[in-house]
Amino acid sequence: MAKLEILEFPDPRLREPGKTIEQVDDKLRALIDDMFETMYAADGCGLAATQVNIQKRLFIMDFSSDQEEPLVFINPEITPLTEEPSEFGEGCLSVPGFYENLNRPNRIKVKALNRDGEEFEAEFEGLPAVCIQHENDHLDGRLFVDYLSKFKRDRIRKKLEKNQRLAAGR
Ligand code: GNR
Ligand code: NI
Repeated sequence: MAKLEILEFPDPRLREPGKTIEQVDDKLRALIDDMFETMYAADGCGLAATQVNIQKRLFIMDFSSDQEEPLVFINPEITPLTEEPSEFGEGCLSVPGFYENLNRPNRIKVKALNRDGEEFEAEFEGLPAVCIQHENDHLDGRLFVDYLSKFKRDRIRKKLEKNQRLAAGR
């Protein structure tokens, strides 16, 4: 297992769309294991392959308190089940330190493949539903800051760029 580097906004690689996964094999499962190690180490409840510079349609989640409910979504397809907006704010490991409520649908249905390549369908509500929509956006190169005003997005970008310069010693 290996911990992977998480790309941060405004890294252009976060804008690349993921490709449909043709084969769920041991190599993909090794990547999934690395993604879980990375997500748990970063204290996140979701992680998309895009965030670790892999352009594939895959994300993982775990909403349990003790890393006991790992969920894998390969080639996910999402259908909103309500227009009622969620009340949950969201953050992103690629936009560290910023949180916003985006009014996403509070209930969704997802069809995807699991880590054995088997198709499943499930409904989610509340925070997990928000998280799934957030992760699915990553697979299309979208970030939650794209839903904010340009003013807010630019302010976040400048703060993160400054932090990134400081971290790199530039
Ligand atoms: O860890 C995460 N928490 C979270 C909380 C509310 C809505 C979405 C998320 S996703 C985020 C991890 C992440 O960046 N996934 O892409
Ligand atoms: Ni994110």
